[in-house]
Amino acid sequence: MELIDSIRQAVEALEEDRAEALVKEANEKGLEPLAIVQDGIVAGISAVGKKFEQGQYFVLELEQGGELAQRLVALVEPRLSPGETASKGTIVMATVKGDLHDIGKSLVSLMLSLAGYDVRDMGVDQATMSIISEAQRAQADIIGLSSLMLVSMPVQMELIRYLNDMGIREKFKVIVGGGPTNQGWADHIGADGWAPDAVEAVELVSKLMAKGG
Ligand code: B1M
Repeated sequence: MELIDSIRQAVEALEEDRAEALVKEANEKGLEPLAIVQDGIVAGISAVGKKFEQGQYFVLELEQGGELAQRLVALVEPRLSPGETASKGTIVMATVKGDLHDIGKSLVSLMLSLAGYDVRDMGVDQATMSIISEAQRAQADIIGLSSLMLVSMPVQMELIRYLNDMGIREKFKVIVGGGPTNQGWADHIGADGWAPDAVEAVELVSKLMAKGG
């Protein structure tokens, strides 16, 4: 676990070469890949966010941290074991309009793919109607919306309102997540579920699919 903590510290300190070397070492030593991601990389980037909040880091460092985290996750990705090959359901995932935060949403998409779902990850800054059109086109079971900022959260609510207005709300389950969201918010906007992280997102999707998609 010392190695994983060193990864967290190297990411927090934005020591790119050291962080990469440590992740490679953790891979070589066969450490649990999910622990490397969650307790090392994700914990490190969360600490970068804290430093930004406290005025110790600026946007440049935020960007550097984001890019570093993505590179590090990519190093671990091949070791996360793939789930069943037959698709258990289709999920359209996106970070909502106005929000450029990609890492958490991509991690959720990755974990869902590994769990055997067909995930259509639309990327970031996606307009509400584009997401709905993609869900219709893909005949998705679930729409997953990520939002990392207070100012972009209302777009999650907007999408559910659009589905209601279009008379197609019952066609899709909608799940939401991202830093400032919580179960209360999900209930408030009429979402079908909320998850705090990628692992619980997989559990949530599995429960919703068991209920009938
Ligand atoms: Co920005 N940023 N950022 N940022 N950034 C935050 C989110 C912030 C909390 C930092 C802070 O102040 N402490 C703050 C938001 C404040 C708020 O509104 N509450 C913030 C800000 C203010 C900004 C800018 C406005 C800064 C500026 O320019 N002045 C700007 C906005 C740009 C925009 O979006 N329009 C901005 C920009 C950026 C970068 C582009 C530089 C970069 C992103 C790079 C990238 O994604 N490619 C960045 C980063 C890296 C962060 C922090 C440091 C890290 C985010 C992250 O990747 N975390 C972040 C601070 C923090 O989160 N502590 C911060 C790791 C990731 C694995 O976790 O994304 O939470 P997370 O995802 C988790 C869960 O939330 C959950 O599972 C994931 C995996 O476990 N989850 C879901 C996420 N989506 C889900 C969906 C689900 C279920 C679960 O179902 C559908």
